[in-house]
Amino acid sequence: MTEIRHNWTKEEILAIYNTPMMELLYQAASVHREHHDPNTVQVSTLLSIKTGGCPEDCGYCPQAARYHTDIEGNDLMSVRQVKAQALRAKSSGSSRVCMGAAWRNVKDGPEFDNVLEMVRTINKLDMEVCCTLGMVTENQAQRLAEAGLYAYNHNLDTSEDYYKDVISTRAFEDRLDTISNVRKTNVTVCSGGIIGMGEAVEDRAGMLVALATLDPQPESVPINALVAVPGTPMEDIEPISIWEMIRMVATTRIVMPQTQVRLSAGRTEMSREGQAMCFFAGANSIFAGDKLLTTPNPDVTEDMKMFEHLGLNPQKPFVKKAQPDTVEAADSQYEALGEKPKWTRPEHTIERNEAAKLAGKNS
Ligand code: SAM
Ligand code: DTB
Ligand code: SF4
Repeated sequence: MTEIRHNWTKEEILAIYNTPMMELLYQAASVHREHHDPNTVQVSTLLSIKTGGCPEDCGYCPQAARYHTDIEGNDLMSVRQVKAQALRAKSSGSSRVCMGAAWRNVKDGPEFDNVLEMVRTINKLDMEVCCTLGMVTENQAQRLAEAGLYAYNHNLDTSEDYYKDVISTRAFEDRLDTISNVRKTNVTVCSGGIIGMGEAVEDRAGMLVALATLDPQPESVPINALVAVPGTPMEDIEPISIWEMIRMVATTRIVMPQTQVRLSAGRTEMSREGQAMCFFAGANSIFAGDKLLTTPNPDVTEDMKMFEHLGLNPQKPFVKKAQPDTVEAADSQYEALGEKPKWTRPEHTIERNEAAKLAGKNS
């Protein structure tokens, strides 16, 4: 059995990434088979519970209020709406619902209380519940755990070096702190990133070093290809080739053998054959449903056809870790602390972010 190493270096990871393709595929597929059933793929459905109007400046994101994108913003959904969507996701074969909110960080109060109720509701439907709500404190992570949260998604997005060219409203360190807050609870960690944002191959390796040297490693790692949305600072970046995605997936699989590697944003641009190579290279999870958060995703029926052609089966919920219990709000051990954590604001200037912010004003 391949050992789990937490001392990977950037040079080692780069060497894996640059291995000749046939050798890389063979190595990744071998590691994959040692740790996972290669014919099972975990299926998650994304649900944007609060869309747009975000105060952050993430250069890839259509939901940042400062950029001039066409998305339709929405306030926080109701628990009833969320339950209805979760039931739909369940009936279409998803084992997990991932609720995303366009927030910088979680704030204690009625909205967070509603999110906790959403978590309770979905856990009671016997589905894995994931949230991605921005930065969280340990107390907030504990309250999510108590409600029955299975996973928390908070991406590193890229290497620490390149991060400074992408986001100026919070630091890489804040991301690591949020992950470490989640790690103190029973909730599993989902953290990955985006390729195709103009970063160097060294940055991809740098991001994987940061993830693989976490101990324990994240239980799931989403690998997104940038969806270049008009109005965002990255609107004109050329799409990556499928070979880069395959290399990234294979490298992730080799350095994090036990992790679920999720083939995330960008699948609408990939052929079935390209996706099949990603599964061969060790991807064993996808986002299903015709929408990601705000951008399109392949049709569920198309995905199911692809699964049929490839003989893939959707993973049942809670096979990797037992279903958490749900504690009702009235029985909670944790009270809201109303903390005002000192998340940072580096606020250095990122030229393309500034240009995208100003662009709409001139048109
Ligand atoms: N606001 C929260 C946060 O930033 O943590 C949660 C939602 S945010 C949209 C979740 C993740 O989606 C980001 O960290 C990023 O990796 C991914 N994402 C956002 N826009 C994307 C895009 N245009 N292409 C690919 N991935 C994207
Ligand atoms: C992740 O890594 N990718 C998902 C999920 N975690 C939250 C989000 C992708 C968003 C793509 C752009 C959009 O649809 O807005
Ligand atoms: Fe806001 Fe998250 Fe988008 Fe950044 S990635 S702008 S924090 S919604």
